[in-house]
Amino acid sequence: MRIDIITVLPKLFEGPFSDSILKRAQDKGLVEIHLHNLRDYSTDKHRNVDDYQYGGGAGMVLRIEPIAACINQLKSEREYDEIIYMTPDGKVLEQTTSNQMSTLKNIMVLCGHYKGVDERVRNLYITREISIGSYVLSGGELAAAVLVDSIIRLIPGVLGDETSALTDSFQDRLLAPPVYTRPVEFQGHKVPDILISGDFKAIEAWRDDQALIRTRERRPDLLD
Ligand code: 6GU
Repeated sequence: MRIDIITVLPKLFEGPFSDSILKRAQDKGLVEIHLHNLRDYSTDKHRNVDDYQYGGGAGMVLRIEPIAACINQLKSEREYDEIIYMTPDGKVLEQTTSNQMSTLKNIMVLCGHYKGVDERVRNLYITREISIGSYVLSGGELAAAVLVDSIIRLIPGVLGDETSALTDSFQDRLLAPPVYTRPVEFQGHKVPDILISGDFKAIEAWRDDQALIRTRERRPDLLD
């Protein structure tokens, strides 16, 4: 899979993409992440990419020309399955969307900033608009990093244990059950007996039960 990210702040991605699972996925050749600094596509001598909004009002808007230049350059090099715009007024990201996107070949992700992008960018180029929740971030970059992480970890071969992505919270629309490791007792607090019983059928039933209890208590909306 290839992911192209268009941003005014490419540095924000250096941390999240240069460690752990995302680093390993790139090193193994399972995913290629390319960052594009929108300023490189500005024809302005000061490399400006934003401007005041028509009609007045506080906040700058990302201009269409540098965005169009960057998107068109990339589109001339390969076909894209999705051109995604990260925006708080997009559709809130769900596991099923990440699952679907993990099977694609080439995706482009445009990060919004300031007041967002000129509406014509959305009308002309964007195939999908995604938000990561009902709160406002200073830009789309951290949201894009969240989206990309959720997709990449699902690509076969990225996670060591092939089954572990499937047992995540949300994969079956249930939260994951509690987990324990050594010691068997910490300051009087014991690991549930069932988990050290060796009865794997009973353990599986307990986990299913706990997942359901947890979901009912914490996220009843998932059961509707
Ligand atoms: Cl995608 N962008 C911004 N700026 N804020 C957000 C968001 C995206 N998703 C939730 N809040």
